Amino acid sequence: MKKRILIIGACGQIGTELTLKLRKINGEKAVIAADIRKGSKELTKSGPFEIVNAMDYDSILKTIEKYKVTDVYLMAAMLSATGEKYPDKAWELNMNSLFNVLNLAKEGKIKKLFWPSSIAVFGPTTPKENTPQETVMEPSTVYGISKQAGERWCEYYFNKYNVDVRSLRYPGIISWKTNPGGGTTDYAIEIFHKAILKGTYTSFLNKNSKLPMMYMDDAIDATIKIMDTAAEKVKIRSSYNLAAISFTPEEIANEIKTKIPAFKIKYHSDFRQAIADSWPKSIDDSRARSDWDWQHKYNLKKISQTMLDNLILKYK
Ligand code: AKB
Repeated sequence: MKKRILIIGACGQIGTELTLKLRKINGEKAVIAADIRKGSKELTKSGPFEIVNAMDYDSILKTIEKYKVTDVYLMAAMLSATGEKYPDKAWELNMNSLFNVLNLAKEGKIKKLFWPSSIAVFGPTTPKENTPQETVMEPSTVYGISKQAGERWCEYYFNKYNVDVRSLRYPGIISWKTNPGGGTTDYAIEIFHKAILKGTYTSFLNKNSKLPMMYMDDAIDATIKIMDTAAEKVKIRSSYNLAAISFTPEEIANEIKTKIPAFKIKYHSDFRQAIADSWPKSIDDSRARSDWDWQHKYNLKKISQTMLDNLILKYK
């Protein structure tokens, strides 16, 4: 059967770039972008686009049948910071959307499923440095609780119903094309926009808040790689730890200063500080590296250079 891909939440930060990359690899017609509202022209004009509500089983099923979809990437979610403002809505969206696609896979309507988890599954009692794959997990945000519960359900559907679901615990993802929406790691993107537009940035995390981060291209590579890996090599069916680099607001500011010497950073932490404090500082992703040969390519210098180059062009 020919591979046909549906991306739910295609207009979001990761969904946009994942759709464009998968269209490059598989052909435009084979990748259906879907979201609750229309996204950028680049996305809607480069291949099929459907309005789909991730919480509505029938609307997903209709699209799957219309395009004979085989693989689904569920990228719709409410992230950590927004989730704390709307806890009921975050739980409803994050869990209902997951059950919809898990059940579609269980019913044999699709063959393979990707669902992103996050470093938010970890909490204040988790070891902070080199956080292992299997460890104490007591998440303190609604987003983290939904991701941890989701991981358990993915493994359950794999064990009980043979559902081919694959998942990664994303760190903060840095990109320039589409803005992120409501995460705690968003500062690491805002800082580049403000450095170019204003020459100054007030960070909502304090200067020593070290968090695991990754450039978008690495995250997309990892996502496509785990989906292309032979099923027997995907040994973890909850979610894999995934890592690239870790840095603090002060470190990223210093890196930006090497290109924009007049750049100034101030610190004024808000409610997101407590979320950041509850997360790991660095992640042990050796299982991803050994099971399916994961390797990252972007360090802080390369991320900073790529962000500045692209945003300077964008704002020209
Ligand atoms: C967030 O900050 O909520 C997300 C994440 C780490 O999952 N970027």
